[in-house]
Amino acid sequence: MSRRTTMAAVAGLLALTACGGGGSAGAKELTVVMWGGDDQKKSVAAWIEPWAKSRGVTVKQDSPTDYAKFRAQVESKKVSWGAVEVEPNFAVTACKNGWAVKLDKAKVDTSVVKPELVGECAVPVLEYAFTIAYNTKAFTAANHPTTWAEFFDTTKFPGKRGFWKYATGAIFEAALMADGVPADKLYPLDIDRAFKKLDTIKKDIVFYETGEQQQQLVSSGETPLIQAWNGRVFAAARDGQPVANEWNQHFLSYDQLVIPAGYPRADLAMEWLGHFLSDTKGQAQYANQAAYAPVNDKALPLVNPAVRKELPTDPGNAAKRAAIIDYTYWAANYDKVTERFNEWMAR
Ligand code: ABU
Repeated sequence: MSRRTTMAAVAGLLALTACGGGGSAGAKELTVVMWGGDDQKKSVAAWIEPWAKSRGVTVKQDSPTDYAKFRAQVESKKVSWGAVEVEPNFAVTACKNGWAVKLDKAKVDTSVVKPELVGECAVPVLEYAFTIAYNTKAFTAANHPTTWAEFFDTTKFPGKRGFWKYATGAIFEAALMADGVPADKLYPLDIDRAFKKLDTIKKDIVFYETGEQQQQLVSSGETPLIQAWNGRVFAAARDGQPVANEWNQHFLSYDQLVIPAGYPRADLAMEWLGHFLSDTKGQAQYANQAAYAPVNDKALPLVNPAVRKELPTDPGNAAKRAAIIDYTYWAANYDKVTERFNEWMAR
């Protein structure tokens, strides 16, 4: 289940311990952990700060999410992370292993969001898409890859391709579709077949680690094609960068929030989770800036109509969807596929 090196986890843990580790249960502070960069600033400003101000809570932050660090904190009982944005497969694994706190339904009303997005230990925080993103100086709106088969076609569309360096980044789903697997037959993933397809473009792949790197690679043109998180591309385009999302054959995904077991202020974190789900104003404010879909549908009318068209849940975009990422599959297969993927990347 390692997501960064063990060394990094240990170093982080030592640093946290040195500066007070889990802190005291009495202090009114909450540490939130997300995927970092400008997107995290928008999240904290929209979702957390108004609530924190009204409750007299000091918000602390760390980034990016790191599953090895999460687990190391829980197992060492030095937990300083309070609410962590994670992928749903990790939420399932963390809940099953006792690394995350079960939701307190007295404090968290999950009836305001889609039931399929809620876990025993997790609430949904946003819906997003893995899109084909392209640099608009390298490719035009009329002539860029619109399918994963074209994304893998380096003769027709020359240049480097960017993928997230984690197995759950939809790289295997994209490779299988590029190889002709119908979208409704993707799961369980044929990983051998996916690797064979990935071998065909391996020399043209650039792996990125963070959302910010993703934006830099495609904006600079260094990697003119990238499998991207739609909101990071939206934000870069809004900042004047020459980038665009292609919605055809996108994969729908979502992130969740969990509370690491042993966090001294778990009650406060749980209170915020409950507040967040009903906070339509905060969710809309974030959606307007990030173009990720709010999880409470009542927030949608508060989103600017032009931005609503950029959300993965917009009916026009949804009609172009290839598939929804199957996190039940990923919860069961993440470790063994990750091991193979890491070996393949290192070869
Ligand atoms: N997990 C990707 C969506 C959120 C982000 O852009 O950081």
